[in-house]
Amino acid sequence: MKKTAIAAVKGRQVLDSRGRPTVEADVVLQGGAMGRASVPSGASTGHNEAHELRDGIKDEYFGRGVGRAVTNVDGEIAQAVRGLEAEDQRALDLRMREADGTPSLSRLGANAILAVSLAACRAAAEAKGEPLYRRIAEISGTQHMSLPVPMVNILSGGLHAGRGMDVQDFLAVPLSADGYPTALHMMMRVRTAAESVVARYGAPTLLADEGGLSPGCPNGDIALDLMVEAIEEAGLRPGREVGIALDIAATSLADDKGNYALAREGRTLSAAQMIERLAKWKQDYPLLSIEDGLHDEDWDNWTKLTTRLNDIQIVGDDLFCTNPARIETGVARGTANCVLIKLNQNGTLTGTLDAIRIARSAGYATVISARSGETADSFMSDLAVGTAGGQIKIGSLRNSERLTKYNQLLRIAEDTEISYAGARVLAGANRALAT
Ligand code: 2PG
Ligand code: MG
Repeated sequence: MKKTAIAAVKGRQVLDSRGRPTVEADVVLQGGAMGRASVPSGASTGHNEAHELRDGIKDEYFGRGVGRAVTNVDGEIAQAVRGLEAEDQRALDLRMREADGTPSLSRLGANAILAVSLAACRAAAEAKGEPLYRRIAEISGTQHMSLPVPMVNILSGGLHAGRGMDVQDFLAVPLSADGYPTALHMMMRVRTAAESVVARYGAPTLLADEGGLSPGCPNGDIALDLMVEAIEEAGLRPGREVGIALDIAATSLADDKGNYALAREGRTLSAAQMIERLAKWKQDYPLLSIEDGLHDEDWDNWTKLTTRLNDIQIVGDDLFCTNPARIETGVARGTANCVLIKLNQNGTLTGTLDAIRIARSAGYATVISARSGETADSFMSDLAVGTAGGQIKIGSLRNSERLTKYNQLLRIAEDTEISYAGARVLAGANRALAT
């Protein structure tokens, strides 16, 4: 048997950054190389995500235990993949998909399957003595790797901050940086300035789930004003050196009539009013990117939103769920111009690479994204480089589960063959940046 054939697979339950159980897997190859990976978990989830298998036993971690998923890793999944070539990622992922037998990986659990998929990729890289990002570039056929533009969470609301604000994420985007380390430094200046700005505003500077601040502003305009103030206080020019991105996470705001309940603001908006609201924010603020402005089944209004605001980046997260078929639907309907990519929405590395390929070949931008519940695994940083993903969204510049990913990119930046993607990769950027 070849040295890179899978010899053993082992799963375990570990805790994520919210203290909730998640799956970690070890994959050992015949020649002794080992790969380990753990999977994240979202709070504002789309309806079409791959299935996260949880035990539902009330007395154990409030029903969130992943004992069954771990048992599946050690049992059925190990049995299915043992002896397979770790270098053939597609065959490996396909075997696990077939063993599961459901479209959303609900029987064995996408959390179980993804942990093994990523651990096997790491083991293969280890066996070949190459960095993970190069291994990913090989699998995905990426010719020119690049370091991504970091889209950094500054203020949080929605389900990441006890609904203290209606909008989930207010992010800063470096526009003038000529390299990743400079971009990171600029973002750190904004994040630090935001702390004084929020303190002056009179709100606590405690951290939300992704390490951002949650000043609890009664409406989005006030939060956007604080963003502009933070950028200026950092000594940077809003719209020239640093832009603003939003993740509305509108699926979490939608009521059963398809309207959007802004509880903090005390108002409910129709889809048309939401589009007007976003258009107004674009006019009033240096807004370059809007994610999930509408809920994840409102395809018709999504297309209207895209047409209305097509000179900036319109990102589909819950809308696409890193699902190749949904991305194809979106492309056919002219919906969004950028796809958020989350490994655990898809459930395998191969499926995620397919999603990226489909998005890119349709001319859509991509953002590789973390989840609000994370682990210390930095696989996504290598994924962003190895696929030339263009942009990355990790959360704020606080907390080790976020910093380990930003820091992995600093290590990769030492590789002089890899250039920085730069802000022009944002969809609509050529028009937005020119103004
Ligand atoms: C999102 C993510 C990350 P969650 O909505 O983009 O911010 O959140 O992991 O809770 O889905
Ligand atoms: Mg989102």
